[in-house]
Amino acid sequence: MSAVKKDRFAATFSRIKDELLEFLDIHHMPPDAKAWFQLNLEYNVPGGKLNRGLSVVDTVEILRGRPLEGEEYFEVALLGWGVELLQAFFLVSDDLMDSSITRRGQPCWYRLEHPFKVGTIAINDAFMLEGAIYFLLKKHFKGRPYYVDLVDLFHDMSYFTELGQLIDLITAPEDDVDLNRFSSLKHRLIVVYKTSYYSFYLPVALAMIYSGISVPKEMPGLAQTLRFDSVEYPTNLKPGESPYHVAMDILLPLGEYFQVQDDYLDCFGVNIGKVGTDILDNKCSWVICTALKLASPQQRSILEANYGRKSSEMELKCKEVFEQLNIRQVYHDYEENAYKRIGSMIDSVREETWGNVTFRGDIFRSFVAKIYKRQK
Ligand code: GPP
Ligand code: MG
Ligand code: MG
Ligand code: MG
Repeated sequence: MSAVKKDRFAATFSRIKDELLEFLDIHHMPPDAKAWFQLNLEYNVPGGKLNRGLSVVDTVEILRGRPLEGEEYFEVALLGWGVELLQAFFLVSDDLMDSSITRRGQPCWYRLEHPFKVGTIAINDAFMLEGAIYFLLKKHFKGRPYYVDLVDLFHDMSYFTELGQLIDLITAPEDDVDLNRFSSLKHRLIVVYKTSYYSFYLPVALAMIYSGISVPKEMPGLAQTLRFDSVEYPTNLKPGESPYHVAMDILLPLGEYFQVQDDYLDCFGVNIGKVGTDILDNKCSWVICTALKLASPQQRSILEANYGRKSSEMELKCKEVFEQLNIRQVYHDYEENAYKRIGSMIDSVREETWGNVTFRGDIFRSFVAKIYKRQK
């Protein structure tokens, strides 16, 4: 991905921030409140890879077959910042719930001591990051025919993510390790809900709504209940289904692959900008699910005794078993398979044109290019 594209997108953040802070001035908020919200925005929103936000811009450009300019670029970037604000809202909250230490190479927001001590005020800060999305949508899109579709989509994707986070958390109780809870199907259910919908489907669906691709009466995922309970990947598709259904069918497995990378890097990554906590946190991650399939009874009992305990020696014992089981190689094979499987789904996407926009497989190729073989 070109640095120029990222820089252009990143440069729009200052206007987004100014618009959000201006609202506090209008409401005569005291200077310390404004300084707090400003740091919340600066610390938590722009410092990541920005893939989700950029994807909205990339997708609109591919749909239109031309680069965006001026105010049109800004509007699409604003939708991208909506996804980045949603991500910031989730990450601030997730780090509290996961007792994480660092994020994007700096202390997690809730652990900040200077210039002020954040602590559990992070909960309110997370709510404000979420509120900022709807403030911006209202300011820029209220009155457009698709305004409600945008708002609805953000709401639906948030709710799905919260469902995913719920099962992530209750499958990982702090004081009750039971590896029988974990399975690859459980893992898929967790990751599709906690990651795929908001990280992959949301940016594309926003771009399609903005570009005027008509929204079906029943948006996918809400209309059909996808059943993540067999090795076969579920499908939304019926003949003649809308491009939103096609997009979801490709982007949910793509998001699953992305979260498998996240789980792998949590255990094996170096310099990923965060300290891995999945083993200590008793998480149903791809690494433990895969290890359990390969472990001998003896290796399993080592994992039973050491997984999910708040001790770095015990964490190391688990990692030793993972090395014996050659999980690194299993991961590399998984990655190649996922890449090919998703690539062939993309190859089978039929081009379809609505007025001046064309729905095509390239939309999804740009996503795959952003994440294939990623190291952080
Ligand atoms: C990633 O899980 C999932 C999220 C960040 C969604 C959180 C959802 C909420 C409703 C708060 P993770 O814990 O593996 O992410 P990371 O490794 O980045 O901490
Ligand atoms: Mg986490
Ligand atoms: Mg988490
Ligand atoms: Mg993780």
